[in-house]
Amino acid sequence: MIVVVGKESPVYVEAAGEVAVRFVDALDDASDVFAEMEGVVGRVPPEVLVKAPRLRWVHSPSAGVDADLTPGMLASPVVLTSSAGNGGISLAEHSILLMLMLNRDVPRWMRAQAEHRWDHYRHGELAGRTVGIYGLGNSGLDLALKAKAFHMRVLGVRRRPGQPSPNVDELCDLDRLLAESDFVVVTTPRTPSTVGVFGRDAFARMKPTAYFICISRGGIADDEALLEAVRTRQIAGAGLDAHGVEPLPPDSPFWSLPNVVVTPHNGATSDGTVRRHQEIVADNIRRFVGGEPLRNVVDKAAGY
Ligand code: OXD
Repeated sequence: MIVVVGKESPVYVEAAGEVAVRFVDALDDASDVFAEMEGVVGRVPPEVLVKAPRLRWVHSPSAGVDADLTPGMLASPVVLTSSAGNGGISLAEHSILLMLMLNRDVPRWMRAQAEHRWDHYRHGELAGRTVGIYGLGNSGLDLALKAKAFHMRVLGVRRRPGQPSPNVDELCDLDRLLAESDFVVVTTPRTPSTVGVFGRDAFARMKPTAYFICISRGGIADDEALLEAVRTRQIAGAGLDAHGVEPLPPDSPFWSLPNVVVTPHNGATSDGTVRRHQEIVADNIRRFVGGEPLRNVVDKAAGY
């Protein structure tokens, strides 16, 4: 049996063929099937993991699996898969949006519009600027493609440099990315090796005219260090869709800084992301039932 946390979907039932699919609002409601379930589409809390002796496969509801990788999941032989790739296009669009907003100071136009004030000023262009993409997964590579259409120079840092990196002008190390980029865009998953990478030292090595953008996960940047860097104008500003604490607390200083654009982890909340998630899940159900290799198998040690 496969248990799906979420709305009923005939596509999943069809993909499972003869194998039963049970849809539940929350896994806690399905305690009667813990003993039988072999696959789960949804997040499995550690206390359920130990009550499911036949469980062999869990598909995370997300692209980033940091919340799924509990100590229980890390220790378990259960195969974890993700929906990585579902939000790449949307997140790359969001990165372009944040770069344009910061580069043209769109918050300034919005303030002027609210006051019916004609505020006409000289602003920048993305053309000729350098974007440094930290992480060349689905969203990073799609951003590289889009950035080239904006006539930008693209630098990239990737964990496995041997892999193809189309539209990236040069792969480099973090030091060079920080020193040369006009926009540093973080697209990596949150893993033990990315947490805290952007601390005081990293912001000190960025150009004072550069912007920091994060569209993947909070915690990769140290929020205190980032706050200090944008407040003191050590860097020009930031565009943040992912935050160390989510929801961002109402009293967070990030909300009211004029050189920061905050969006509420909303960059990939598009119909396209949902559609691609459903396609990946249906494909993985079909593969699981047919005994074929699953898509997007997570390397638990690497964290993605
Ligand atoms: C995800 C996200 O990981 O939306 O799916 O951040």
